[in-house]
Amino acid sequence: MLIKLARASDCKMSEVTSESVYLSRRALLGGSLAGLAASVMPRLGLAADPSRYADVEPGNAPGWFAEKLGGTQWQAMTVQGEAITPFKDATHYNNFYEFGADKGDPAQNAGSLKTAPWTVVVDGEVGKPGRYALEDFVKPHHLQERIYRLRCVEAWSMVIPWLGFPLSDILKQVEPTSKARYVRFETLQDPKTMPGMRSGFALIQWPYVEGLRLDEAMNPLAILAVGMYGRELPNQNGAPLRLVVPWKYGFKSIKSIVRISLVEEQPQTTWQGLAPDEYGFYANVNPTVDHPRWTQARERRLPSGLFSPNVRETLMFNGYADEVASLYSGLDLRTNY
Ligand SMILES: Nc1nc2c(c(=O)[nH]1)N[C@H]1C(S)=C(S)[C@@H](COP(=O)(O)O)O[C@H]1N2
Ligand SMILES: [Mo]
Repeated sequence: MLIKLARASDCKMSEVTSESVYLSRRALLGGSLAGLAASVMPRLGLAADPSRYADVEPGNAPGWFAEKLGGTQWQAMTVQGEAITPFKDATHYNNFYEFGADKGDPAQNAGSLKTAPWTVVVDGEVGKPGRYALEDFVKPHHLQERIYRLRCVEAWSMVIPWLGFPLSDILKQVEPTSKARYVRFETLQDPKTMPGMRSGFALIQWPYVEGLRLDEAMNPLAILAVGMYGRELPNQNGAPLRLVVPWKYGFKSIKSIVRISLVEEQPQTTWQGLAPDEYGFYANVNPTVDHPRWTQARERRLPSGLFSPNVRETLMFNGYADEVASLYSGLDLRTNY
């Protein structure tokens, strides 16, 4: 049997096709040959021991994290009958364009990210704006382990045990005003420590920005994560604070957050700004709405070998329809992709 979706290099969000981007890339590369070479380079996934929590590299957790860990509610949510992705794959096959456009770049380059001290600003349409040291930001909240599917728009997926707390906890605490309709998130912008911003995928307008409708952000599934696999977040996975929105394509789950703003208007998000025909604001996982360049009906569950691809059907809302479908009643998901 021939399985179409076998090659890791088939679906790449960085190969955007909007005309303006195409033109600027030509200018950037000074010709088409370099572009061709880059687009046909094969990319291989790594296979590793699939036993759960095996081979987790010890981190270097800050004191506040170690303290919080003791009170963790383990397996507050799990995925039945699906194996957790090995730590090695979850930490060596990443999208974090600030550190490069190849899947191995973040693991290689994100060591330069300085995660302490770390400040998170909460501003905009809130009664209680603030500027917090990360440990103070996290202090009032109990950690929960949430084992979630992560489905990248590029048609690969993983199952990752996150450690975090509901985004709604923070939002309630800062008291959104009646004008607040969306939440806007911003990643750190520091070209000194982020080599991908200096060279790499230079077409992105930094900082990386994502957003949610306020009611989406209040859904109990949306979390802010500070750890995974029982330890603090590795830098390449978005240390020290990232969003995880499991029913949406992975690009919504913005990494290394420094700012959370409650806003009136729908924020312009990074991928939507880059290629609006390919990446929408909603980005709900939806097997019935294809990406213009590939099907979204199936996904490669990592680890997935070149010769024995681990292909599975993509589920509506990534398997979380019971929890989130009601958010979208009356919304045309074909036009609001
Ligand atoms: N700041 C920032 N956040 C980001 C990205 C990025 O490039 N920069 N990539 C996104 C994409 S496309 C995916 S699939 C997930 C990947 O998360 P992981 O590497 O922890 O699996 O992070 C998302 N968050
Ligand atoms: Mo992604």
